[in-house]
Amino acid sequence: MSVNVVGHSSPDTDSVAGAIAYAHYLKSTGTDAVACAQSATLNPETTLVLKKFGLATPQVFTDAGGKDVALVDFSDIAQAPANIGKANIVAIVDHHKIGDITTNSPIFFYAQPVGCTCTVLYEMYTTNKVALPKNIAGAMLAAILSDTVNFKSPTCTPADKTAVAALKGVSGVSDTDGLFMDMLKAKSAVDGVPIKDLLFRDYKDFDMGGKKVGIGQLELATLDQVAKMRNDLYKAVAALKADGRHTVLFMLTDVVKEGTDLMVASDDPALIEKAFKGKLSGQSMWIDGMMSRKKQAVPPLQKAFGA
Ligand SMILES: [Mn+2]
Repeated sequence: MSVNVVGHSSPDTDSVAGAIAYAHYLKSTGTDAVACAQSATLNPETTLVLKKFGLATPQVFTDAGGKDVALVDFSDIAQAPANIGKANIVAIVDHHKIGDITTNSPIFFYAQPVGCTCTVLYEMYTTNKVALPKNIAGAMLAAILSDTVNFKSPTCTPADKTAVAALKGVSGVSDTDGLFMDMLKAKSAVDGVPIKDLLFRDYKDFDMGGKKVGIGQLELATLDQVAKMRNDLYKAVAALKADGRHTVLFMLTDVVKEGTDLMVASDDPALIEKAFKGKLSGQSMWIDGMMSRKKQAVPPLQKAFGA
């Protein structure tokens, strides 16, 4: 039985490139593996990256029951395929806080506090002298640029920059700024996209002190892109909150201005204001410098929720 290598739900470029890179690594080191994703529909940025580097879309994988599974880019049950509790998890490679997935046997578990899972995988390839194909190197490079917002995110570390410098050579990509702008344009295209797809483009549910909290993020070249659809976006956020959640936050991140307009639907808006030391004006508040859900949205919220 081959190992199904899969990233988190609502897959992003790191989850997909990471699954491809780790599946190839496993195969190269003697373990049969197949790259998977939890959705047949990938976001526009990831679609562009796969096309640019000539990589196949990973196999759709939504039920882990009874399967051999390796996880990349997450270790939270809330972000896993169905029946993860009945799966045989053989490995986890990640760069997030350790989640709530547990195993019955010892496994390969490797996490580093760096900006991207593909940075961790790059280090594994290098340390173990596993040959890295040109096209996979390109996708890993794209994933690091995406997760670190072209090195601007506070999650970015020297290890991410080192990996990009090396992956440029392997992939033959010389203009990483150009690649990042192409990805940003694909990612931030909103015209004609259904509101619900925008909300779920990069969305995760979390358990915070027993409360279900959803956080979506939409990275934009400018907030003007969503000016005309703010009311519809908020309606979708409020409807998602009404569906069994204490809070839903939607981060409208202006990548160029380096800040986030945070849309809030919550049973306790004052708690959210306190968490981010902000003041809601209507349904949202501007938080200067906020670029990262993982590093700048989740930790203050966990603290506020006492999680
Ligand atoms: Mn990641």
